[in-house]
Amino acid sequence: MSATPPVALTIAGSDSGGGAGLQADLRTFTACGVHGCVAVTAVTVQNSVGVSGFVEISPSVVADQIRVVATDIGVGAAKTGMLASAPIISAVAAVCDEVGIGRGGSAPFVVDPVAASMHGDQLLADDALDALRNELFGRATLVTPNLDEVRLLVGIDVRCREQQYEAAKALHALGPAWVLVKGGHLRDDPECVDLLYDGAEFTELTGPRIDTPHTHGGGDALASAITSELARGAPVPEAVRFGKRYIEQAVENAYPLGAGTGPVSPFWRLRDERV
Ligand code: PXL
Repeated sequence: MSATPPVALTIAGSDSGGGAGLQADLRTFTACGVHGCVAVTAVTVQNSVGVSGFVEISPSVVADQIRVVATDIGVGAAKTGMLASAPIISAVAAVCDEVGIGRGGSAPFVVDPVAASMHGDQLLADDALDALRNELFGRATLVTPNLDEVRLLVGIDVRCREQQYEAAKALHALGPAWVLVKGGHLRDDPECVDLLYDGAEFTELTGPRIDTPHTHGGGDALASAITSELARGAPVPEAVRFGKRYIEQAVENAYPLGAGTGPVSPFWRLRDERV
């Protein structure tokens, strides 16, 4: 019999195109060797062109999915993706407290504040930003906004490295233990520098800027790879470094379908080598 793997939970929406959302999260968990559980928050109708609509799952059903998984299978670490609405965010916050996910609990909690798709389709109601800031950030082990999300959350339009520092401080003041301000959208920067901050120390994590349009789901995959390492018990800086290495390979392996980052799996590699 094989050993029990670490368990990661994603609280996220479904992407019918398979590139982002819970599909990207589960693909990443599997590639990282952790068992993935899911609390579905919304079902989007989308393809490579964009999101043409979505339905929300009721907040109590979202909370029930988290509760049954946490109290039976157990959760080593959890992450959020598309949360869609303020009532869903409130339900997630309450049940996370109940089952020990997030600060004060035993399971690290990564809040990826998904607000819109790459194509600009809105995935979070306008009135849900307050809930995200007030009800989830204080529970988060780590928040992982991109620069568009930074602008929505703290009103800073980051255009250079100095403003990335300013944004990290403003986001940290909202209560998370750690902040990762992703620099991928600073397109004039020849490198991709993500800034990690714990309220005391800043760490610049530098990676190559990969010239590709196939980054749909990249943020989801990064947060999921980080969550996988946290589920294994890694400290936050180590988990973030791992996540960055993972995403560089996932972007390089992307299918040219507009369908998202590609799989990074030893099995996939073996198969590729045989063909
Ligand atoms: O990549 C952000 C994201 C998260 N979740 C769902 C999405 C998207 C982007 O399209 O569709 C369901």
